[in-house]
Formats: sequence, C-alpha cells, structure tokens
Amino acid sequence: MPELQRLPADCTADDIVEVSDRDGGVIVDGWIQPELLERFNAELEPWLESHAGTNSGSAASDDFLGHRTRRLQGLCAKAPSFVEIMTEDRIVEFAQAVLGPISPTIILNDGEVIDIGPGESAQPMHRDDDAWNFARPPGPMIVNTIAALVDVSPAMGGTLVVPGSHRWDTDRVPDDSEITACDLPAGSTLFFRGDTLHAGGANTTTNRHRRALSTGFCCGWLRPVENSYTNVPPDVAATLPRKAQELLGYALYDASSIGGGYLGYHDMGDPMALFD
Ligand SMILES: O=C(O)CCC(=O)C(=O)O
Repeated sequence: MPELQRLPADCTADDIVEVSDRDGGVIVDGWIQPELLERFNAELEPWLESHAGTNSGSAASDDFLGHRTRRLQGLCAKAPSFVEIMTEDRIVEFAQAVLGPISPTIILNDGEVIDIGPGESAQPMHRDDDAWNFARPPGPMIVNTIAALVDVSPAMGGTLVVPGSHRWDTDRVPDDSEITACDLPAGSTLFFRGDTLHAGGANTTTNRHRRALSTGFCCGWLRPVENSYTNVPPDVAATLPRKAQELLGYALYDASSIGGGYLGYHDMGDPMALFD
C-alpha cells in the first residue's frame, strides 16, 4: 500500500506545497493544537447531537454525502473557533500558492464537519475539481484539507487517497494497491489538491464516529460548494475578522491585474463596504 509523506506541525506552507505538488497530498501531524481542537469539538457537540440526518433534496447527492454521515456547514456561525482554523496563515498560503497561477484570490469552498457514522460505506473515488466538470484549467481549481477532530483510523473511515493521481489521465481507475487509507491522530490533517483522487472511507466499526473537518479553498471566480452568503449572512459576517470576511467571498473579485474582470459586486460596489 502506498503511504503519504508526513510533515511535522511546524512545517512551512512551502513544504506542504512542495510535497502535495509531488504526491497529490500530504499529512501534517499535530496541525490543530489540542486546546483549539477541544474548544471546537465542544462547540460542535450540540449541533451534531441535534443533527437531523442527510437531506439535501437530491437522492443522488444524499447517496454521495452518505446516509450515515452527519455534515455541518456554516461553521463561522455555528462554531466560532472555525474562524481560527480557516484563517491560519499557512493553510491560506498553501491555497494561494497552488491556485495562484489561475486565480489572484481564493475563497472558502467549504468548511464542513464530516462525521462518518458506523456502518457507512465508502464514497466513490472522485476529484474535487469534478464539481465544475466543464472547466479545464491548466491546474487544480481547489485545494482541500481533512483534519481529524478525533483519532481517526482507516476502519473508522479515514480518507482514501490515491497518491500521484493528480498526474493521471482522468479516466484511469486505481486498483486497491494504489489506494492509501489515512490514519490521523486527532489534530493531524490531510492536505490535497483538487485533482487528486480520494474518497471518504467506509466506517466498519460498530460504535465509533469518524469526526473530521474539511476546509477547502477554491479560485475566487468559482461558485463554491458551500453557500457562505446564506450560511454566514452579512449580519454574522460583520462580526468576523476582515480576513474571514474576504475568505467567505464577501470581497469584490478583481482580476484586472491579469487581464480578467470583476465579480461579486454589491449594488455595483465592493460588498466589504457593508462592514465599514
Ligand atoms: O470525508 C472524507 O474523508 C472525504 C469526503 C469527500 O471527499 C467528500 O465528501 O467529497
């Protein structure tokens, strides 16, 4: 079975970029510090307890998301410690470095707790870039991270990753010997590119929930998977740091420096003026 390289918690964004560029993904051990992890988990508890189950309105979407999996978005509103995780300098620098060649700015694609329950089956292998299936840019449109919020073993549904698949033809199917299942102690985090094959794993345990956090960033010109304008509406966003407001997509997208255009006007102005 292939293995992903592991980096220490004090690695630089350049280290993460270098290994993920080579292998498609990389694990950083101890990425989320214990105190932040504990605080974030405590904030999530009531939301997960009262979770009503997967119901996106589409049977195909629910099959993909998982019927035994609890997912939470809108984390800046629900669990404020997420703001620290999302705005950490190195995670943002990683996203900017990978996506920079095709986008001058980045925004949050999703901040999503993915709690895979006992008996859940594995997701189909996919690339996050496939969400925008007609786009064919010369590099990934998204980067993603999966942080373990509890100790995560392969049997609990540790993320399945195909190292090197970011360089494959898109119709190549991995065989089992090319897939690795992530073993992540709480706080450790998988970083990967949108063109890397991966999937949530099967939870074959009878009583353990695989609680993890996906924090993904996409090009500033894309429609993200998560609708941050409804999940974190302006009155909530107004209470957040400027960096978080920008990452949630409230800032005007300005690609004039590279011959592109402007996106996301609010009443023909910059939405950030709402927060002045
Ligand atoms: O939960 C995971 O480990 C991966 C989830 C995923 O890839 C997805 O939901 O698209």
